[in-house]
Amino acid sequence: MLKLHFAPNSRAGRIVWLLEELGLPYEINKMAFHPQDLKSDEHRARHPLGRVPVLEDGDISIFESGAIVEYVFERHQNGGLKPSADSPLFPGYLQWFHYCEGMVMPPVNTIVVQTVLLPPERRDEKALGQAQRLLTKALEPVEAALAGNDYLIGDFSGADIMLGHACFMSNRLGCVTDEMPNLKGYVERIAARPAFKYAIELS
Ligand SMILES: N[C@@H](CCC(=O)N[C@@H](CS)C(=O)NCC(=O)O)C(=O)O
Repeated sequence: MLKLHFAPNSRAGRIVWLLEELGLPYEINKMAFHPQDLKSDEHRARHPLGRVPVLEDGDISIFESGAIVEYVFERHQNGGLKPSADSPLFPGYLQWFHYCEGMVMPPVNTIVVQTVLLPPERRDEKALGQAQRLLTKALEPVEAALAGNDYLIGDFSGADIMLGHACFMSNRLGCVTDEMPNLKGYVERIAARPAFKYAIELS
């Protein structure tokens, strides 16, 4: 049985969402989003930085949300959520899948640090402003890609599990503006998916 190490309001939600979309059975180890749980020796043995998500599958333990999505697709099932390598949709799938952690999440991380994690006296307005501008720039191509498309490559795919979750988080942080109507609609479509709702409500 797959075992997901999870903490609320984190990228671990992507993996709950994925497993629910696929209807795969799994168990969940729900930790607090707190150093007491995440930085424990027990969890650091699973992830050297004490982060989530981590997925265990028998003897195998794997971290990095994108790697976990790919692992599940290849070793378990993809439920039609990954185009084959010879499909015309494949390059776009890869691009948006990796654009998530590569381009969108770095400024999201800074915004979360500067607005939630740091105590007010240690927050840096300049770093926050820079990250907000960077995130707006990173979201512009996503807004363009969604013109006339319900999902990133047309049909719902693993790229949405990654980047759609990042867009949802960006919207929560107030960084999806009225100038991004396609993204607003996209976030609403994602939020209406039962598997996504389940994952977010677990948080
Ligand atoms: N690139 C990694 C990022 C993992 C990560 O930073 N997870 C955050 C939650 S979204 C975490 O565990 N933070 C706890 C901490 O930094 O102490 C992935 O996609 O899995």
